[in-house]
Amino acid sequence: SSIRPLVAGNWKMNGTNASMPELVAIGGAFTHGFDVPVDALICPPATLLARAYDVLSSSAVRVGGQDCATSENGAHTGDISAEMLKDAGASFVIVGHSERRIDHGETNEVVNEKARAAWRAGLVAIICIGETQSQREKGLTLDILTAQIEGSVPSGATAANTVIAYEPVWAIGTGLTPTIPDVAQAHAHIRAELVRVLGDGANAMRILYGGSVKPSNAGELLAVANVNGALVGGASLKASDFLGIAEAY
Ligand code: G2H
Repeated sequence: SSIRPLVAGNWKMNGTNASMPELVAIGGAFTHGFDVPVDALICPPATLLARAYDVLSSSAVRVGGQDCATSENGAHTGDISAEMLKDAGASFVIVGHSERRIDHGETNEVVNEKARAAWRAGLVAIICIGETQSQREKGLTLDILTAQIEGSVPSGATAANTVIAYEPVWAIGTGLTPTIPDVAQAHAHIRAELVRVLGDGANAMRILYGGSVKPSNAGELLAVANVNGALVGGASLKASDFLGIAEAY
């Protein structure tokens, strides 16, 4: 397809100052001779965002947040707004990751509001969707994806302000990945539903696959139709693995 892929690293609650050399290596590779036709993004914990931005600002690698508040500022102890992420150097923010939905009870409505908060701050929202193991076993995968698209993706979503990440919850951090035909079916369904809800412009929207992506499986996953990149957790913590995934292109 003509969509430029995005390889995005989600460090989750991992990383300290000691992790900076990994970022230096990633930035260095993308700056010097690592000529792959992908956009690259790292979403470190918020504590490292400004430092990550400093380390990567001379490279093509962007930085992003892993979550944002719905409000711009105010009495919300412990929360971080999209505007604050932007101020620290972010250009993207992940919203609605299944770990947020499960650990913090985030509903489609909350995720929808967070996506709009991201846009308000000038950030691209990476909206995560995906079915649980029991939903899959009941044959509900495509229905769940439709409900999450209808509920979590605000009207006004465009290829410029929004990225969708499909992450089957049972494949996250488990080493399990769906079969290639299952990935193809889910991504084709997501594409069709985005176009139905948002219009033809959604044909240009990036749909990432996430869940146990690593260098050894990236090639076959990223070759699937309507897979326009990857959201990478564990394997994004090491520069060599992250770069190995990007090199699958
Ligand atoms: C899915 C993914 C990144 P991992 O959550 O968001 O994590 O690659 O460790 O399965």
